[in-house]
Amino acid sequence: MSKVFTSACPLNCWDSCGFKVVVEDGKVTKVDGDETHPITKGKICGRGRMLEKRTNSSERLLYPLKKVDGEFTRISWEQALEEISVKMKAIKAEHGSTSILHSHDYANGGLLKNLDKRFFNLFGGVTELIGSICWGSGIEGQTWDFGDAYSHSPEDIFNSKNIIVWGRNVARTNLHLFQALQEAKKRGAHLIVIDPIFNATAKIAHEHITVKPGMDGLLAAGIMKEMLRLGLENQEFIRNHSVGFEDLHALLDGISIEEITEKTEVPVEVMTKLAQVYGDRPTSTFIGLGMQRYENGGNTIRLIDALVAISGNIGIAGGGANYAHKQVGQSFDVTELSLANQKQEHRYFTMMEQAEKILNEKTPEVKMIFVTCGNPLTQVPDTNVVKKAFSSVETLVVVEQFMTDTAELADYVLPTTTAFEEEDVYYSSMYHAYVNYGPQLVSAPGEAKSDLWIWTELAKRLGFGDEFNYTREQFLEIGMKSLVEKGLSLSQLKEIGHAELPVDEIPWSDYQFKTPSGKYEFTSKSAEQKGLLGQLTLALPKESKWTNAELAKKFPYQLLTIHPLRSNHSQHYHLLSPEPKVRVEISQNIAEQLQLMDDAYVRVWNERGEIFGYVTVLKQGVHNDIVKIDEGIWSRFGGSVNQLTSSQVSDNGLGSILYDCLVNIEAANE
Ligand SMILES: Nc1nc2c(c(=O)[nH]1)N[C@H]1C(S)=C(S)[C@@H](COP(=O)(O)OP(=O)(O)OC[C@H]3O[C@@H](n4cnc5c(=O)[nH]c(N)nc54)[C@H](O)[C@@H]3O)O[C@H]1N2
Ligand SMILES: Nc1nc2c(c(=O)[nH]1)N[C@H]1C(S)=C(S)[C@@H](COP(=O)(O)OP(=O)(O)OC[C@H]3O[C@@H](n4cnc5c(=O)[nH]c(N)nc54)[C@H](O)[C@@H]3O)O[C@H]1N2
Ligand code: SF4
Ligand SMILES: [Mo]
Repeated sequence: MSKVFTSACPLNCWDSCGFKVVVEDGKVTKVDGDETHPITKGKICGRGRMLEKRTNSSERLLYPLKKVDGEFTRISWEQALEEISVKMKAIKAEHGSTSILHSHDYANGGLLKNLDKRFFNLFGGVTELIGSICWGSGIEGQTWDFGDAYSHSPEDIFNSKNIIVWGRNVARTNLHLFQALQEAKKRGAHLIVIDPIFNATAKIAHEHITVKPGMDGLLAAGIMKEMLRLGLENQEFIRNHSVGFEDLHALLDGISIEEITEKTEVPVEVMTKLAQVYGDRPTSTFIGLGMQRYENGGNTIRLIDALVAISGNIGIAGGGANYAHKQVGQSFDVTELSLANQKQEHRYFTMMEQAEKILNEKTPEVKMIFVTCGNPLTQVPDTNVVKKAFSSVETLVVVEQFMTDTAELADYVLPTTTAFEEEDVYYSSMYHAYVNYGPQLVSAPGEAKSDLWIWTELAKRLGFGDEFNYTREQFLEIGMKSLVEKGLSLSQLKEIGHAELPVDEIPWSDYQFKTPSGKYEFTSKSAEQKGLLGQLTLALPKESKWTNAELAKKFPYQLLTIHPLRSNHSQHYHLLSPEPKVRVEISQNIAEQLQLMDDAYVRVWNERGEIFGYVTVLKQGVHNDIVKIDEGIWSRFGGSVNQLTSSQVSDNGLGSILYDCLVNIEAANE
């Protein structure tokens, strides 16, 4: 007997789709879109569909494993939980609780995934990760400018006369924005894509503008110069709703448009045209995560914000500097779930620098690492150091669904459930404001258990008492408490499957910004309060011919390790057939210089590492000197690309500089 259930995509993605899941004889047999979902409207991507294969895969981890003499052996849950909790107690007594590190990312968008924090806070406080490999510098940049990072509701795009997609690979990463772009075009909007790569979004745009990677801040500065020259700026916004415009003006006066053209490799006429487009309101900007993954990334986003601001596109229908939708996450009571006030000790490592810190911090030394919802061996930069660090500690515990590169290194691997095997509510602070309900639909295979079950069992052994003694339902209610006051209860959500959260459709329309001055801040007081420079600058990326000529001579090409089409980070590669290979996509000028043709086997390297793969020559419209390799690929298929990337943090927000990466290429023998 088959039955169809309403459910939700758990993957870390812009779209947070509603699902219809078919269950037959206790097994998920199909994952499809929920047509009744107001934003995602029945359309889902291959990664969502493939969750059926992920759930039923014969490679699922089924039993707790312990490494003995270099080999994994099956152990009971009782033994695993007992040994791990005894170790935790002993480590805490001898070295303090912060000698345990919790390493994670955000592989699952479930509300209850926040309970990991509660567990470690009740334990006494461990070493936690701060910052974000993903979008840290952009979030901080927008927080300095606006006071927070908010987006317009997805439907508002239909009020835009012009739409600029800036460094977001929409067709690949944000399916429903892609559909909205197509619809907006039909309704007459003008679409411009600014991206060094001629991606599938650029293909549907009226104009594609390529830019030298990492130089978008300068490009925004050039557009603002042209805007001021032509008198297209919005004086009213600048005068009444902003502070620090004089600093911005002085900055723009300090650089010539010719110098901007030279560095951005964008002609002056294009900047003039863009100034006119921004002046022809309303113009919406959809900022991606691409150009903030550079040393100058936070400043880049701030210069783009400044352009949106001076052109008067803030707080109006059809405008906006749409980057993140933090109001979504802020609708939940994550602090109530995580009990941060319960920790007695604390220590922080940045997500980026976790590996160096594991190797070098001595007070106290890291004795034990817990990995949940993350695969640092493929996803954290500078893989060679990450591998050394995660291999160096006494005890590595990895809670996983599959034997990933990280799990391979573990002393204990604890098998966990996939989304359809546990109940949760799902949301994403990236694009739209709907929360989706995901019921438990099937039972977990073998002895796989949910993260929550694992925390609860460890909490019992560690004596956390009542603070961790809640049912799943009760925890969900704690996390949704303030929503009940706003008229949305868990039982209502269960009934309808999805619900819109109470957020502003057009943020900042009252021009009350959450900055210290209450105005839009071209010069940031929050930055100054942190002892940082509040003024905008014309900072350049770290690895470029302008900033490190010697390095650029040795490594003349720019490596972009962007998000893969068919996998969510590392989560789908092992399910693909034929088996994936490392694809090294190169600009035409590189192919000509090095005489490389499609499918040539090459080595790509820099001072941090090397990777081997097969060439695809990018045909059209791609900026010169670009090498593109999708992120996420496992070592068994030739990865990880992060062998090449740097673990340095960006200029603000403890973000990453993943794409600020020069490499060289040569033909290799297979
Ligand atoms: N298929 C798929 N979709 C995903 C994910 C996935 O793994 N796979 N992951 C999800 C997650 S967690 C995230 S964070 C989002 C990320 O979504 P996106 O913001 O789309 O992320 P990126 O893959 O980094 O691609 C960004 C774009 O930036 C461009 N870019 C790189 N450097 C520069 C630059 O200097 N200037 C400009 N203008 N453009 C630049 C790249 O060419 C690329 O087209 O995607 C989500 N969606
Ligand atoms: N070079 C390069 N590196 C990147 C990026 C890039 O663009 N280029 N993108 C960065 C970005 S934007 C992000 S968001 C990160 C993503 O980094 P990660 O979140 O680490 O990557 P994923 O592959 O999505 O997931 C990691 C693991 O979590 C496991 N998992 C899934 N659900 C659960 C669960 O419910 N419980 C537990 N315990 N485990 C679960 C999966 O099996 C998977 O192995 O990668 C970053 N790394
Ligand atoms: S991965 Fe993103 S686009 Fe694909 S089904 Fe999930 S939420 Fe939707
Ligand atoms: Mo991300």
